[in-house]
Amino acid sequence: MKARTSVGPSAGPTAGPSARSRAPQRTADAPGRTGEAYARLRSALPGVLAPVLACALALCGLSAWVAVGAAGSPARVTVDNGRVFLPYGGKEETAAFFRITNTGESGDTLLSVRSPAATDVMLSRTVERPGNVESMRMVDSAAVPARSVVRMTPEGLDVMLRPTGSLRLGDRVPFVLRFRHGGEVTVRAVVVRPGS
Ligand SMILES: [Cu+2]
Repeated sequence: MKARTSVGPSAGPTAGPSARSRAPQRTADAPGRTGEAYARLRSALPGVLAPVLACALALCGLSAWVAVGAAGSPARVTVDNGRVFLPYGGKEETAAFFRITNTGESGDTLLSVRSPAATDVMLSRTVERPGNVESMRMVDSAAVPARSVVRMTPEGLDVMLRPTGSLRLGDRVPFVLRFRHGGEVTVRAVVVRPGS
């Protein structure tokens, strides 16, 4: 015993194969039991389980992928190109327009708009009704889908407001747009001639 253990390592390649071949023999019964158990398991499982397992593994991989942000990243909303129409025709009310860009892979929702320089700030949408009649109605919110640009226009979504002071061309009026996921975004809108 003593001689073998000391000779083994120094004998190198010649001792190697014999040592390796001995090892499996000593533990031959262990793999046998495992293989038997595996065979029993396989025969007991319905044939559909293998595809189901593969599918579950793929789903786990997918949800891990989503969790690290490779897909389904949160909404990333920016607001720019703000404009307010100079009130005209003796009206107190006017409209403001913004461009909302969502570069995220999840949708967001514009919930409200307010301004320290205006009252009655409301989201509204112009819709065309039968007979070429356009009508504007207030809306509670506006969707900002994933990877999209929402451009407010006088013909579509806009922000109605009643300025508290008189506006002049070129004034920059502060607004706060509140999004469900993106929170509050502060932006200024420049006063322009209606239609520009
Ligand atoms: Cu409107």
